[in-house]
Amino acid sequence: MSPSSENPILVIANRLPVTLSRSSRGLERRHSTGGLVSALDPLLTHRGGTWVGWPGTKLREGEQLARPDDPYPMVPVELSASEVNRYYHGFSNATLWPLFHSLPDRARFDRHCWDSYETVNRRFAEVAAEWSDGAELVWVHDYQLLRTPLHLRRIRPDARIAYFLHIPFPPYDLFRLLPWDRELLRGLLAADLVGFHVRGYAQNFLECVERLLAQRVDRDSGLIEHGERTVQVEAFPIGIDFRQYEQRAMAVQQREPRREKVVLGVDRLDYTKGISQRLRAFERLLEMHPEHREKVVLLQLAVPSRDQVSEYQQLKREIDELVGRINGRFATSGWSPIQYLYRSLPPERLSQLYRDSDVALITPLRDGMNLVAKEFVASQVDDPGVLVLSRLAGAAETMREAILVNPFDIDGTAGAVHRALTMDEAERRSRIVALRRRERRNSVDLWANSFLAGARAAGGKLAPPADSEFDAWVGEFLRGYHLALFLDYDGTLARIADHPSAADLSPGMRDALVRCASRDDTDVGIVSGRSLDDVSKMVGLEPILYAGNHGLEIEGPGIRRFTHEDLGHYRQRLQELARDLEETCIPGAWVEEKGASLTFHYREADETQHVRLAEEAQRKIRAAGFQSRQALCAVEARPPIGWDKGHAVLHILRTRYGPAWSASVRPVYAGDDETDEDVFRVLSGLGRTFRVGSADVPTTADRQLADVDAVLAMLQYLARR
Ligand code: GDG
Repeated sequence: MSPSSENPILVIANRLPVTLSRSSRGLERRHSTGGLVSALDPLLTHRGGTWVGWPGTKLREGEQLARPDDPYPMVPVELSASEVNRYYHGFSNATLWPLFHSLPDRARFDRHCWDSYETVNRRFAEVAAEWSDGAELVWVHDYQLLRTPLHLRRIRPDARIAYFLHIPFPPYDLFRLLPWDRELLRGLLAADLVGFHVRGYAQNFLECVERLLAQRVDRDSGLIEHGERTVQVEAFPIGIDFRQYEQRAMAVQQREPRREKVVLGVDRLDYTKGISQRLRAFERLLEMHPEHREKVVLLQLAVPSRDQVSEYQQLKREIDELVGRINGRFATSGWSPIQYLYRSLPPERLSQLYRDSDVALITPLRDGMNLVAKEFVASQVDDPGVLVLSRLAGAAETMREAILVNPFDIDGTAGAVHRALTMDEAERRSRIVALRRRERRNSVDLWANSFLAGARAAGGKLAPPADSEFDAWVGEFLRGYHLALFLDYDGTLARIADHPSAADLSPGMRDALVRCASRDDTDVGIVSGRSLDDVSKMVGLEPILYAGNHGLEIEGPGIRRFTHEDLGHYRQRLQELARDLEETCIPGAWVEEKGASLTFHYREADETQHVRLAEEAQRKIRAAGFQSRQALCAVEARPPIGWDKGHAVLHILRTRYGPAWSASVRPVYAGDDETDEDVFRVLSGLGRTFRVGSADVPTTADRQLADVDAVLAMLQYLARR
């Protein structure tokens, strides 16, 4: 099948809804299991779309994944054996999975695995990009693909991208254990909408963004300011295909009369599912309440999962032993307390188990949502069973009529099972009726539709920061101190214009600067890459200090004019370089001489020439013994003097306020580009720093501000504080 332009939704998930495996019989294809496939397969079947994912094995020459009767196209992403190890078993399942489930002791951190994760995430984005033409939405799923939205945004800047995480998002204190914490956050923030199962996970994510990326977050509306873009964060609790489970339960054969009551556990065999704790709680039940012996069985279905990973093999051994020990301890001639099945069952058989069980004991240590709890409820079409559910599953947020337990509390869980087994029919019925009503309404269709509507609606904007925010960022910090306020010019005080000469200061900004500078407890300095003459003309205000040429020249109140002593040596050579670069100029390219440095601009030249112009300029600049630095449609040449904006700011502080300046002066700095990072670094801990504009690049600033308007809001605050 070829890429279609009519697909409304493009789903990207680690796994395709079918899994291929190779055996002596050749290539086999079966339906994938797990919560994600259960949720999305019906959606694409009904509405159409395309699914991009890993098929589970490598296809050989001539082999086909697709079949003519497939309800929608599936596009395979190939992984090498080493990528399966590092990206999938490694970073996804041995790092992110335990950490996101708040089990940090199990998490392994390995740089090779991270590198592979990045490579594979990029590949998913590249494959998806080929199929994204005409798609209304690209919907990326789950923890294996946290970086994919960013890679996709780079290829398709205008695509509508949404992301949903199927597992919990951990609290800040755990998330920051990851050496790649910021990279993962930036990966997700390339999406327009980021969805989680419950509000708690969304709040954790917002807190991480606020604290680790220093971006503005509105916790009530779930909006994040990410440079010029705004990202919407929201909870969308997933549901199930309720009717399907209900109908299947009604269709299956009537239960054969049994002697014992059945307590049911159904999980992928995974340490997060709390199977060992559950077995111990059941053992405790038989100790505490001997009356249940020979009258109750625990039927535990464990579906094989990740069985090539040693931790999962070890878990399997642990559970085998536990089952053996408990059965050995309590079994009588006609009764074994635990029936343990290590396999997957067909859906009809699963429905029968759900319907015929008296209690569902679902005790994950942490779980994004847990669909089994919902499937059990939907299957109670006959004698109502009781749901005993872990408080630590996302499902517990809404399924309040279940008996909620702490899975780590073995005695408490045993007590809850006893209560469930002895609950009278009236109470069982009233609980299950309420649970069923909610799940019927909040089915998987509603989940998908609300998410899609959320993705369409995403795009709100935060108002510029309010005084209360600046109070939190700098209020206390400045109290009782003199303020030394430093500001970059282009992109910080003035919007970037087509030509540098057109980047004027707005009247509002000029007024705010004047009002700041006229305060006795505040000094203002402008630190720019422009020449000193140029920047002081652009601003044109008297009581302000100016540092031009990235701080090589400084002049202003309280300081003698400063020109870096090595500059003279380079002036002559800089003029020669300027003449050389003039020869590279074509229409729309020009050389801006700034005395101590120069900039080669090509913003208005024919776009097909941009790369060539930049490369040639860089080559000439380096050959002349200058440092070259790429800027937006421009290449800068600076003398190779170990002096930058950071040195300049420290020089000003020392000269103006003395070597012990930090006892009485507090610097605040705002800048929008790479050269400002030098100041952020030297002022870290000593001042408060703000990076303005694009949020995709790493910064050491204390906070990020979206744009020039936010800088204006800050100056107005500082002027009237
Ligand atoms: C992740 C999150 C979140 C199980 N055994 C058999 C079988 N299953 C099906 C169940 C259910 C699915 O597998 C398991 O879903 P869960 O939600 O319980 O758990 P995860 O696989 O860990 O799913 C989870 C989910 O994503 C959705 O966002 O709820 O928190 O961890 O549908 O029925 N299906 C068949 N035979 C079995 O033996 N046919």
